[in-house]
Amino acid sequence: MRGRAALASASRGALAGVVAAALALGVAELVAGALGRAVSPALVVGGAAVDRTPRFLKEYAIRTFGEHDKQVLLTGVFAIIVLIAAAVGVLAVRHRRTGSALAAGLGLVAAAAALTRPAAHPTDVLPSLAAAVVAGLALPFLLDRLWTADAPRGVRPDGTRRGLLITGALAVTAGVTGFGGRWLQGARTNVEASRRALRLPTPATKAPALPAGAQLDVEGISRFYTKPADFYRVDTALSVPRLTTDEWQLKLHGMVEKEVTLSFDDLLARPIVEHDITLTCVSNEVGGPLMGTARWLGVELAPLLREAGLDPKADQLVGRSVDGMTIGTPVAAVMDGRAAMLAIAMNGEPLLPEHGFPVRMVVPGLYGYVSATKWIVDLEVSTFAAYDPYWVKRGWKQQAPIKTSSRIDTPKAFARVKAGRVVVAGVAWAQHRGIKEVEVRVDGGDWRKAELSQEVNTDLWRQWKLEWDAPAGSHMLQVRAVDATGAVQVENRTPPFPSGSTGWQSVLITVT
Ligand SMILES: Nc1nc2c(c(=O)[nH]1)N[C@H]1C(S)=C(S)[C@@H](COP(=O)(O)O)O[C@H]1N2
Ligand SMILES: [Mo]
Repeated sequence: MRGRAALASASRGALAGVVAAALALGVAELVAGALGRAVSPALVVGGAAVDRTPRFLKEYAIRTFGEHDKQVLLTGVFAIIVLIAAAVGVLAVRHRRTGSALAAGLGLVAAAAALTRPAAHPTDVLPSLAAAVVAGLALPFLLDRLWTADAPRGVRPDGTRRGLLITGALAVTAGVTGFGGRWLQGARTNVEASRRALRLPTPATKAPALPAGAQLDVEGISRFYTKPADFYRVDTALSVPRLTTDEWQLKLHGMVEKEVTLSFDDLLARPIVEHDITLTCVSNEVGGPLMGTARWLGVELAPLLREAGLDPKADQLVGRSVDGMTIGTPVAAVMDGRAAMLAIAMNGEPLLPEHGFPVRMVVPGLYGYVSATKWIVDLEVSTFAAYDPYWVKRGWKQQAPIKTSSRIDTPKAFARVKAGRVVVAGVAWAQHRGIKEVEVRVDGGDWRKAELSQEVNTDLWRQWKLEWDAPAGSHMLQVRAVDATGAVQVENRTPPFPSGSTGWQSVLITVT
């Protein structure tokens, strides 16, 4: 009997804890909605966790969950909140005051996390503070109404039913405030409407039409231009930063003669250019998917910097996004004539929110973490000695040109194909140097030259294919590229940290 009573009171405590937490988080979303900022407790705590995640775990997450890494992390944060809330609820059955203080204390921890976010605003603590107050009050309130087992004097025998009704009502309130707050955040900053309203300007300098020979006609090979919706996404933003073209401003400052602030209209008033560029992530493993090609529309960076009057001693350009992410790019690369730009569109449509709407940077030849700042709002001309951006603080190389590499798109690893004519094909890239040759070998035999697609420009990947008369059995295909400087893709396998993976991709297939 005692055991059952204990279990019943524990489960009521857990229920009260979880509902109090849900209500606290719901009210916090509403406050975040009123502020128009994505600073709910789960997001700021999750964001702080991302910044402190050890490298092996972050790499494991990208490898295992890919683009879903953020949902996985947020789900984890919510699962932990539910567990802690239930435990605090159980504790509060016997120790109301302590439970209540703990619940409020968790909200205070979130408020502290909000302040440590790089682009924090003092008011960002408000959602978490509201959560602290609601959790601290709701927990004892609910326990008093759910509590009947050792009913304190004065609680009516029908307390359980009434208590459950009240609990249910608060749970519904939690849902309504939570979703309402989310909706309000979206309505306050209507990125979709801003995107729809954006009429893309006609470029003064158009990119040449893609030559027919740039895209090989092979089933299973990457499309030359990656569809925006298929374009890989890598960033630290747990919720996609929301910024409309009206709100957007870029401040160019630091080691320049005169500071410049650009509105979106100022940006559109500059000569608009179009460039085809292949973007690559430093975290891409050999044979991995973290790269894509687009036709970018925007404004060139070099003239902008020249007009502002670059200090000749400056060697690093630090881009800052609206959520406080920092990315450092060599001034030399931006100024050497390559198509370094502030982009507003990819493949004929305004940037998707997750790819940096309304404005991002793109610099050919450099990995994204040292060049491709999304949601960029600030450009500081600086030096490498003076400032380490986000990833450099975490041990990644300060400067990281893209390594010569190649990938087999078809056949896929462990594919089963019919004996006879098999087309092996894929892509190779060495942005800003160019690809000279791609070679393929089977089962460690002689390297054979693959047929290359027509080169469009050196900032782009190139496709390749090789016809192979496949005999039955198990076979290993390997690929390697040679860049225009004559350097052969490095054979030695190394992981992405600290400046990009190396090694030849091997694909095992079965021919039947
Ligand atoms: N604001 C911001 N910009 C960012 C990042 C980020 O985390 N935050 N990640 C960079 C990295 S590592 C890469 S590879 C590219 C990826 O751009 P994409 O997601 O549009 O493909 O964005 C870069 N720009
Ligand atoms: Mo990246």
